Amino acid sequence: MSQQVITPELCEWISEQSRAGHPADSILAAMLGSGWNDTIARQALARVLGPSAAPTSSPGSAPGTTAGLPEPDLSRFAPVIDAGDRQVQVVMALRQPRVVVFGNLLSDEECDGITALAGRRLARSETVATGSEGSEVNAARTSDGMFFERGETDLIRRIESRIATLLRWPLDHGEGLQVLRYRPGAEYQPHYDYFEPAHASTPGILKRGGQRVATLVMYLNTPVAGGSTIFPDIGLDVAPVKGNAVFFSYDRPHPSTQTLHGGSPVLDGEKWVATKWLRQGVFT
Ligand code: PD2
Ligand code: ZN
Repeated sequence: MSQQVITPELCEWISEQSRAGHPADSILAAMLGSGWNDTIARQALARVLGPSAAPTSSPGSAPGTTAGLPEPDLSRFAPVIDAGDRQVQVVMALRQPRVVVFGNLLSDEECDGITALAGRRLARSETVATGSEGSEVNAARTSDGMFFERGETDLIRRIESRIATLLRWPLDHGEGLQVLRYRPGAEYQPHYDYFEPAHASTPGILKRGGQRVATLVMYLNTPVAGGSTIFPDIGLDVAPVKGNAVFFSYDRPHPSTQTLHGGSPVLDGEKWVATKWLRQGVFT
């Protein structure tokens, strides 16, 4: 097959296979066997079955990893989700790619508490280097940042536990919270959050919990202007509003997930965010 397109007929066929009881892995295997491109086949499965039902890896996941993807319970599309100790609003949800905007995830006091703790420890942000020597300062990210240890304080623990309940993903599969502060003019140019398979540093990084499979960016304040989180592939801009958050998941480390995203320049005021990255397995 040359130009492959996800047609309504293909979607109907996938739907029929699923109704007949065939698991997503078997449907994928059948599609690959009849010449479908792996990326297109997975996109079609995710579109019809939803991102959490689609196969996460080919074939057989690594030992110690959790199947599926982090995913809030949107089955009844209730306007609020009980996240254990807080009622979290669902402001918007997109199925493909999976992007959900939450309201009221954090209280004002929690936001202020994190920024106060983090503010003392800010250093020029670092991102993953393309070599094998750890981190390096990256011009694509002009914010300042720091990492908390997982469970470092009571406040951090409470928020991490709320996130685990909300996204139905084990707490120990999460990295420590990262806090970023953007001053006017600072931005985070579009990127993917998964670890690039071709980078020399990636095999070492993957030993500590496997790939990242989802991101939750929590807004700790409301900038005066600018600073939206942008998703260029899908034309989505999420406004940074204190206490709100944007969640997105990606079932493979590939641009076909359409999870390219960035932080647009802050035009006035500061922007503070806390990011939680979720891994396939236990993050050590
Ligand atoms: O601050 C943001 O909006 C943003 C944008 C893109 C944060 C991240 N990525 C991140 O923390 O990965
Ligand atoms: Zn990011």
